[in-house]
Amino acid sequence: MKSILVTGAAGFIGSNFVELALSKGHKVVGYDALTYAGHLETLEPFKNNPGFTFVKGNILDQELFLKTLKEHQIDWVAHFAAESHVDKSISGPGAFIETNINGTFSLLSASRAYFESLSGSKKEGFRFLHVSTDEVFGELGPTGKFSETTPYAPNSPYSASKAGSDLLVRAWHHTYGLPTLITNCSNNYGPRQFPEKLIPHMIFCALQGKPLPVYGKGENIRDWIHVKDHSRGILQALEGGKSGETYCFGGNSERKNIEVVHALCRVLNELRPRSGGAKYEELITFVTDRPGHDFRYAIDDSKAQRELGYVHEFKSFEIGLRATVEWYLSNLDWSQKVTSKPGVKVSYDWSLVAKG
Ligand code: NAD
Ligand code: TDX
Repeated sequence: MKSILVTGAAGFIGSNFVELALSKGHKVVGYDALTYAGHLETLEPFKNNPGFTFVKGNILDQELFLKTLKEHQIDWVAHFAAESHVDKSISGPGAFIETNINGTFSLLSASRAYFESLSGSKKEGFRFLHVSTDEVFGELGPTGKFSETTPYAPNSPYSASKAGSDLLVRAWHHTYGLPTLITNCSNNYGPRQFPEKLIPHMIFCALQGKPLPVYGKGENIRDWIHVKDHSRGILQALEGGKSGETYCFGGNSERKNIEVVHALCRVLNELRPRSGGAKYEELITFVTDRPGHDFRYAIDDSKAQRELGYVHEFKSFEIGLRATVEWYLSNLDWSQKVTSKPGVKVSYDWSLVAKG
């Protein structure tokens, strides 16, 4: 049993990782500033779990972070907190530089001070795991895959800020000997994803009977991984990963965006048929493309399979997608609560969603 400090615990992947870590008997301290993307409602399932503690804090607050490390005698830091939405980084890059780069610098500084205060097996076992993305590698053409040895070539303000934070983590290992791990993962989907991202956004546009906005021609390709598979990979990296190493995780499920939207429509036609026999596909609308839109991402995660024993438990994207749609349909109140707060850009008409 370890004491794990999870930054960004009230967000999508962080909360799914918290769920997994608690289920394995670890103690978890969730640390989150509760920005527009982080919500206490997301932590509701764990709030009465004796192994879980929540600290409301900003990753830029080095003092509070160091105090939290000491108070809870932390063994492992799993760093998820970030500004994570590419479209938002295009319209307002400043917050991405501040949180993703300066915030990670602040955590590294506090973690180094804490690490240096430790001794013996506690010091040997300490790990700082930084959760990153495949977007740091840039974009692929029609063939090939990213791996741990692919050179960095980030294209968006988001991916550049993530690349900057990855490089800081690398330097803190090389220069100060901080025992770090970096994981680069492809597009996640699953329960509790904030409805600004493609899959939940399309679900709520569809349920309102509004256009499904596909950027460009919908030809861009993403490699989709279920968030529970990603969470398992992160835990395996903490348990068995080698200090200073990077591990890539992918879903082995490349799909064009238009294919994802069609798959969603098929599930919704079955689970929540529209009135009068209309089909959700009729709502698909091609809109102006995202500036600098990366064409294709795909991950070769054979290193994680070989060195960590990583396996995908979701055998197909379609199985995971159906389970995800079912989760959103059964948890409409969660989506309503998290999108109804000040500062949230996406807005849905919940009376239309409820009517279906
Ligand atoms: P998210 O936007 O759902 O959650 C981010 C969380 O971080 C929120 O709870 C937010 O409140 C918190 N946060 C933001 N700024 C903070 C700050 N300054 N201090 C403390 N907390 C702060 O993001 P997500 O999709 O769960 O992504 C988590 C991590 O995984 C990110 O680092 C992201 O870059 C990475 N990642 C995401 C994906 C994906 O497909 N979503 C894929 C690969 C990697
Ligand atoms: O309304 C939309 N229409 C559309 O066509 C939205 C929101 C997205 N898209 C397209 C853009 C992308 O090609 O769908 C694809 C997926 O978009 P997002 O869900 O915004 O994800 P992406 O930009 O690929 O980035 C995600 O994966 C990598 C996460 O948000 C990042 O945090 C992660 O690092």
